[in-house]
Amino acid sequence: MLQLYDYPASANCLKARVLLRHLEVEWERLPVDLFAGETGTDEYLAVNPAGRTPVLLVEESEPIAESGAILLYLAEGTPYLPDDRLERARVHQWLFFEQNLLEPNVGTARFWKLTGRDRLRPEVFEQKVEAGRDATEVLERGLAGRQFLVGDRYGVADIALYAYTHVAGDAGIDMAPYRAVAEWLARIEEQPGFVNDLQPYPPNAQA
Ligand SMILES: N[C@@H](CCC(=O)N[C@@H](CS)C(=O)NCC(=O)O)C(=O)O
Repeated sequence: MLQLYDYPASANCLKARVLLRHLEVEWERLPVDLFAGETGTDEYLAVNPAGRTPVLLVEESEPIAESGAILLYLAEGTPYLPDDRLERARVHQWLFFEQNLLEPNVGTARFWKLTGRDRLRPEVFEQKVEAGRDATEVLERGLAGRQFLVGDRYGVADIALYAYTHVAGDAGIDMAPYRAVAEWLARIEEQPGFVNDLQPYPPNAQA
């Protein structure tokens, strides 16, 4: 059975949970407390040398780390990943963009803001909010005239970009100007079987 090392407040983990539920496969949740040192043990670092969640265990406990890699593995041969080479390249384009520009800025700014870390490095925090706003604008432009990010069909690119975009307001980004983004987020939430179970950060995550 598939197993997922999972932190409930992680939107990176949410991506994997969303797709696992769409696929209606059996999977087991292996909870990890990021703030109790559980990702720094020798045992966990053997599973993911980067010491992060999510990690999916497949085929007799082979680990796959990185949310984008997990989505691509799970979606292979399903309607959530196109076969066409060009469309697949566009899926990769959005997954790389998410990891390069959106998650490190929106995700980190939100985490800092919700856990009091914004006060520790206010200038860096503001830079991340600004860069997060820029990334959201890219997404708004990318969605112009489109229902979904690739091929006008819901898939892993949408799941990956949904994760931190739908909570970008928590970081202090005003989402009101981004109408295409708002409509796209609503469209994703209407997909059959879509479940958003992102949890708040627990008290031990506070700075
Ligand atoms: N690029 C990775 C990022 C994973 C990541 O940063 N996970 C966070 C939770 S959202 C984590 O495990 N943080 C623990 C740490 O940095 O020590 C992915 O997309 O899976």
